[in-house]
Amino acid sequence: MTTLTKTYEPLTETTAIELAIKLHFFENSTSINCKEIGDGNLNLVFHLTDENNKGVIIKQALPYAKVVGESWPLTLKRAQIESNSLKEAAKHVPSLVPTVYYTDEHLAITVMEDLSHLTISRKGLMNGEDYPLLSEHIGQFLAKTLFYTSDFGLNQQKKKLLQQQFANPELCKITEDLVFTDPFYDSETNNFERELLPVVSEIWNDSSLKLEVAKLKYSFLTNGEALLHGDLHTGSIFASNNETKVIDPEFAFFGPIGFDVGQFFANLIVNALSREPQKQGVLFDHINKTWDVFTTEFTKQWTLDSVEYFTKTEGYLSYVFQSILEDTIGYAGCELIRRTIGLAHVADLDNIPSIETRLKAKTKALQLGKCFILNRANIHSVEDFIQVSLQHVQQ
Ligand code: SR1
Ligand code: MG
Repeated sequence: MTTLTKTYEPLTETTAIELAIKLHFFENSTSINCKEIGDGNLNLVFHLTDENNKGVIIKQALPYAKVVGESWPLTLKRAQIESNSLKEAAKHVPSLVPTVYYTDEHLAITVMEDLSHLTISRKGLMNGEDYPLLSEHIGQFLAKTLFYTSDFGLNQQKKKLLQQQFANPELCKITEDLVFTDPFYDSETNNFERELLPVVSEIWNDSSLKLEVAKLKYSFLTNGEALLHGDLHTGSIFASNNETKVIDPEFAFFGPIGFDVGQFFANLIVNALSREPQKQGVLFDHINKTWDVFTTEFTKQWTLDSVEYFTKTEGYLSYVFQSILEDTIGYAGCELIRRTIGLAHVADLDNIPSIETRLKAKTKALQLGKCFILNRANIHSVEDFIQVSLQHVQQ
């Protein structure tokens, strides 16, 4: 198939329609409606529909980070990483990712399935939705995508080749800075209410906390266990009461399994922090169920599909789960802190209307984040993780 041009230029609603026609997604331009709906930090997203309500999404990477502006240049290669990651995930969990119809490396474009019948789960959860199947689906997503790209489920030579395709240095650098480094010192990128300065200063001056964050960052940098989504927060998940689709894996790379799990858990916790106490339980039920489904499925795959000789060795699987849980807790702690005081916030906390309630929720997020990072080696089950979370959230 050909495209409009091989020279990169950002699409407009008009050129997005022209492109869709050229690619034969629609017959003619008169009846096509197109709207730029991107509300994330980085990309343009066009939603196109025709008079029969047939729809398609065209996502285009911008050569800079939209959240900051043109002063922060960003590689266009991330569009290719994203579509390759969606295609890899589709091999293992086809019903949990959008179908990719077309990609163009030069234009940094991915054309994919229209998911407009679903809602971004962060928005839905903020509106009080519970999404009863969210944890079943995300548990499956995590178990399958992570196991089958790890040295347990993928031929170890093939894994090394796949790893080359997903070297993603520029996007990893964003995470290294925004999740692991900047929130832990007085960086210009940080952004928080001045009332939080006393608790933030405690974080900046806590050398035992910094040592633990250094270890977590080092593991993120070096421990290429499996192909991660890399940005698995609730804004990267579309949901309804019976469907779930994981989107936006432009941060995909080979890293520690607990990073994906921890980001998801932390984002459920920030939502719990924004709710009244009697409506928080569902978020912790989701954490419990996600871990249960993840470990149950991972165990099945370990038993049936392992390519690693030592997976039959007694005690090995429980060692692996314990180490994933410890990482999960540490990374959840870093995510809680960075979403509260770093560059990229979450609406769950920022949209709490009363300043007093908001500051209280954010202080809890920071204290809980610290607690997770410092105590992760002493929390031995998901039940204990939830117990510790509840002690902070409901205090
Ligand atoms: C400059 S990008 C800021 C954040 O948005 C993405 O979704 C990632 O979470 C990143 O850290
Ligand atoms: Mg994103």
